[in-house]
Amino acid sequence: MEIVVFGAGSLGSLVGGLLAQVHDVTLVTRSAHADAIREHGLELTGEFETVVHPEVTTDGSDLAADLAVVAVKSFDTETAARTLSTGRFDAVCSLQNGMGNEATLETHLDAPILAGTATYGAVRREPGVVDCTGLGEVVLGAHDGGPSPVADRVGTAFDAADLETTVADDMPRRLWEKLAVNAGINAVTALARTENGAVLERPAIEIARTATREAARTARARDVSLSNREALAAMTSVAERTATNTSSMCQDVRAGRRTEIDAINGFVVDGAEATGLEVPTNRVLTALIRTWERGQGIR
Ligand code: KPL
Repeated sequence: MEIVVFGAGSLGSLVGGLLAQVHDVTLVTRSAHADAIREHGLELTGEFETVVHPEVTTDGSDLAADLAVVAVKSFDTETAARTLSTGRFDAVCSLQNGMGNEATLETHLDAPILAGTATYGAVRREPGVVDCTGLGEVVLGAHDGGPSPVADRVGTAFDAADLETTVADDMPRRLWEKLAVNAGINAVTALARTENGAVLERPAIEIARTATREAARTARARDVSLSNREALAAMTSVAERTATNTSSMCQDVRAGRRTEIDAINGFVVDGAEATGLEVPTNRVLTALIRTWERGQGIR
C-alpha cells in the first residue's frame, strides 16, 4: 500500500517507521528529522530494533497515495487538512490525541475519514531516531461509527506492519474512552514532570481518576455510552502498560512546546459546559497548563 504519514513526531515516526517495513511510505516532517532520515534512514529502537528507509519530504502538497495517516498535533490539524487537500488520497486516517480532528479533516477532504487511537509509547530521541518505549495497540474505524470496508483494508495493512490493530465499528465511543485516558494521564504527568506510572499512586491517583471520571460523565451527557468503570479501567490499563513512559504532554512541556490541552482536558471542560455539568478537576488542569503555556509565550 502507498501511505503518506503526515507529521513525524514521536508517534508519527514510530507508526511511519513500522509501516515502512512492508509498505511504500512517505513521511512529511520538519527539515532536521527529514535530513537525518535521508542520510541514515529512520532508526527504531526499544521494543523494535530496525532501520527503515521511507521517502521523506518537508512539503506535504500535491501528494497522492492509497492512505494518508495524519499524526500532527491537534492544533495543526487544520493546516494539515488544507495541505492534504492539494493531493489525492483514497482514505485518510487520523491517529491523533484529542477530539474534533476528524471533523476538521472532513471539512477539507473528500476521501473517507477514519478515526484512530494509538496507545504505543514513543519518544523521538534525536533527528532520525525514535524509541518505542511501550507496546500498545491501534484501534481504527469509520469516524462516525458503523462497518467500513476501507477501515478493514487499513487494519490489515497496519497488522502486516507489526502494528497491533483492532478495527472497530464504535469509534465515537472509543475516541471518548481514549479522551478519558488522556484526560487522566497527560496533564497530571506534564504538571508533575513525571512518568505515566505516577498516576497509579497516591497522591496523583486521585486527580487522575477524578479527571477520567469527569470525562466519562461528559461523554454520557453527550449520549456516548461510557461508564466510569470502563473509563477508569482503560486509564489504569494504559498507565500500567506505559508506566515508565513519558506522556506526549509531558514531552511537550519538557521541550517548552505548545501542548494539546485544548483538545483534551479543555475539550472536556467545553463539552461539560455545553451540557450544564461541572468538571472542576479538568478545569483546574486546563487552567494550569494554559498558565504554563502563557508563561512560555506559546499561547
Ligand atoms: O496517548 C498517550 C499520550 O502520551 O499522549 C498515552 C497513551 C497516555 C501514552 O503516553
